[in-house]
Amino acid sequence: MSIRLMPLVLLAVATASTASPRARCAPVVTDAWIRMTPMMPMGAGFFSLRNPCRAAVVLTGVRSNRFGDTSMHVTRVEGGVSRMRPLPRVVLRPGERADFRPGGRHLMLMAPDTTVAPGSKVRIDLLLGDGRRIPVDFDVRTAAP
Ligand SMILES: [Cu+2]
Repeated sequence: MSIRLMPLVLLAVATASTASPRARCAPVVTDAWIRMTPMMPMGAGFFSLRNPCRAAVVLTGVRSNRFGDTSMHVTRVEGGVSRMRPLPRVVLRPGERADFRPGGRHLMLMAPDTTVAPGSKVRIDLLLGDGRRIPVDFDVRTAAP
């Protein structure tokens, strides 16, 4: 092996080690809660997502078997009117954090099943661009903690 090939070999070894599922660095979720308004057939999900990894993390959506339909939204004031827009993805560079909170980014959680009630917990999977799913237990509340 020539000395010029060495960096390529080292790169291949590093790539192989990060490909191991157990060794994969994962984003960290905190303060996960869902606001359910009594008599309304929908909820809004909030949380903070932090990327402590050396590679970017892309959040592409969420899934939960407790809701008929789930999506990501962002609320923006346009022309003095507050509007919700679809949020296709959130990209977090290494060290970055994204907050989903009332008045901004949120999970739109439509058609909850009948057991989604304040005081309970609901599992929602965060879907990442690399195919991973991060399961998160959200506290169900009627108002912000
Ligand atoms: Cu919304």
